[in-house]
Amino acid sequence: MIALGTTLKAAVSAAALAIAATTASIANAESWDMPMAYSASNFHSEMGVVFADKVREYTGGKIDITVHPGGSLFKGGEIKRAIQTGQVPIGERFMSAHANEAPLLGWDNLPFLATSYEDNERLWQAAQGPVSEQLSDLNLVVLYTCPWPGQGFYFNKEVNSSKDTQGIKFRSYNTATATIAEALGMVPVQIEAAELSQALATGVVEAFISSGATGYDRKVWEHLSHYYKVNAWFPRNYVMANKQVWEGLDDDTRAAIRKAADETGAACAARSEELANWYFDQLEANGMTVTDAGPEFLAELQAIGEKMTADWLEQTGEQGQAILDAYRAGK
Ligand code: PCA
Repeated sequence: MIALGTTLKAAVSAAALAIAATTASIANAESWDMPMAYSASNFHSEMGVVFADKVREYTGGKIDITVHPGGSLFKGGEIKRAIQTGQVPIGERFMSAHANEAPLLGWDNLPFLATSYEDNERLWQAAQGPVSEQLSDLNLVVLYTCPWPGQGFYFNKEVNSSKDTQGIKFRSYNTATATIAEALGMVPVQIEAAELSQALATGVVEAFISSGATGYDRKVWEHLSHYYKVNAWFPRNYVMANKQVWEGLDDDTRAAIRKAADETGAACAARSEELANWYFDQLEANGMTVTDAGPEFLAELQAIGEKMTADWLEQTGEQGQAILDAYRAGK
């Protein structure tokens, strides 16, 4: 009886200690605000919440991330700077939007280089090292990246070639899409996805390139009638941390966040692929015509793409070439 009593006592005090430890670690929990640019119901944002839950779990409650989707905390165009300058410790950004500042970041919008999820993943494996170094120079640490579905064109009429695109006001989301617009005789206007519905409603733009996801999220069937599938590229969003914040964490916490990031990145890519055709079905169900781009239009896009790839290699030199070589060697 006495032995049992002692054991029981020990067990009770061990439990009490464990509770005290948990309470202490929760009291010391760091709260991180995580701005994201796309709507709350978009899969990237949903995966941001999954990531936050995993981080909370794997760090034993030490890091408590609150996701702010839809550009509600910082607009898309402001998120990278907010993380770089430490206004927030973590956030998500559509990285090729910054290829004007660092051309290497445009690795994922080279037309027709990687036109499937599988190839896009292999291209990321080839690009990851140099791109992470580039971001480190910008005071950023990449945690995970996640591809959008393939990119195609939205118009308010049938389009078979550049004869049909002259003078169209075209929403671009980075330098590459502005270049394509100009090559097709259109007038690019850079607009974040969060402002796209309004820009279409007010006639600021009347066409754009994107995935089925953004057309669905922004209900663009209210303004546009045609979607042309091209799968020209699969651009990625990145979840990143401020470098000083990251380096200030202890090893266990960093490993726990890395585990959460690796799992979430893989789950997010799988979700993107799973949803790609579903988005097209939704566009069709809402009255849009969804078809493959016609041969003449496609041939023009391919010629534009070749020139863009050559220009990118000129801008990025050996680093860009090394990414393409590594990618092609693995093919
Ligand atoms: N949607 C985002 C980026 C790529 C995509 O499919 C957008 O249009 O802003």
